[in-house]
Amino acid sequence: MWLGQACYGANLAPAALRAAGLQKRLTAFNQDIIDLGDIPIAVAGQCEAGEQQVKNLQPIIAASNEIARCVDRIVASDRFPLVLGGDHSIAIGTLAGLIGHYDNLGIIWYDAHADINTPATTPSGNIHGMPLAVAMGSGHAELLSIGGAGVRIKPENIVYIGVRDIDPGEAAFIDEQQIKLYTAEDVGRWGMPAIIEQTLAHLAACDGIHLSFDIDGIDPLAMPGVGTPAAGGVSYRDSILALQLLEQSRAVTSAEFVELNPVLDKDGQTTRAVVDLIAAFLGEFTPCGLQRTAAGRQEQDPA
Ligand code: 4U7
Ligand code: MN
Ligand code: MN
Ligand code: MN
Repeated sequence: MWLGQACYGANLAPAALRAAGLQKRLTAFNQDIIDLGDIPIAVAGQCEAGEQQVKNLQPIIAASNEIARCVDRIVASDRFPLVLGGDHSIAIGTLAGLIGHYDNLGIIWYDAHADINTPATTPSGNIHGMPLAVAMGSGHAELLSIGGAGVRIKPENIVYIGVRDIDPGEAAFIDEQQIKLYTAEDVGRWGMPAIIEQTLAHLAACDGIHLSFDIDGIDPLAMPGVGTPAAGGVSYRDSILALQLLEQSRAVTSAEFVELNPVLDKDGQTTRAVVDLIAAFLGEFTPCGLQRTAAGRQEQDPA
C-alpha cells in the first residue's frame, strides 16, 4: 500500500520485485520460500475533516489488521515472516502480528528517518512517519488497538541504523526515551561490522528481533526509487554487509523491506538493488569458486 504517505507507487513494489525475478533469485539457494501473495488494500478515500494529522487512517487500519493476522499465522506455524511493502505504515500491522509471540521483542530500525512521530508532532500527517511511536504505545488510539492487545516495544529494545533526518518532536522523544541510535555518519566512522556487533549486543536480552528495513536508509544516489529521499545515506555495499552479518548472526526472527517506489525509480535500479538486499539477508552466497578462511582471506576452493 502507499496510503501512509503522499506518493502513489509504493503499492507497486511487490509486483515490481516479483517481475524482477525475486522468487527465482531466492529459490536458487533456498527452496523453502512461499509467496503468500498480496494483502488486499482498500482504495484511498478523501481524508475526513480532522484527519489531516493521520491521513488515510481508516484504510490503513483495515490493511494493518489484515497484515497483523497474516504475520501472526506465519509465526504461529514456525515460519519466518518476510513482509514486502508498501510504505512504512505497514510496520504497524507487522508488529501487531508479531508482538503476541514474544515477551521481549527487539527492533532494528534501518532508516533515514526516525518514524516516531505522533498526530501531535507530525509535520506531514503521513502515517509512514509514525509506526515506531505506535509500536511503543504512542499515537492515534485506533492505531494502538490494531491486532487487539496493543504493541509495547520497550525503548531499550530499539536500535536505529542509518538515521539522519529527524523532526524536532522526534528528537525530543528519542532523547527522553534514550533510544540507541547509529547515524549514517556513525556507520562511516566506525564501520558496519562494529555497528552490527554493538546493535546485537544491545539487543542480547531480546527473545526475538524484528528488522524493519526502510530502503531510504541507503543513499538515494544508489536508491532513487523512494518517496522521501535523504542525502548522505549508508552505502549499498555497507547495507548488503549489514544484512549478511545479520543473517549469519541467526538473531533476526522477522523482517520487512519497505518504501520502494517503482514509479520514482530510474530504469529499475532500485528494484534490482532491493532484490540484492533481500537475497543477501536470506543467505545468498556467491563464492565464485573461492573459499573464505576464518581470517577472511580467499583461497582457491580445493573442490
Ligand atoms: B519513512 C517525516 F516530516 N518525518 O513524519 C514525516 F520528514 O517511512 C518523514 O521513514 C517520514 O520513509 C518518513 O512525514 C517516513 C517528514
Ligand atoms: Mn525513511
Ligand atoms: Mn521509514
Ligand atoms: Mn520514505
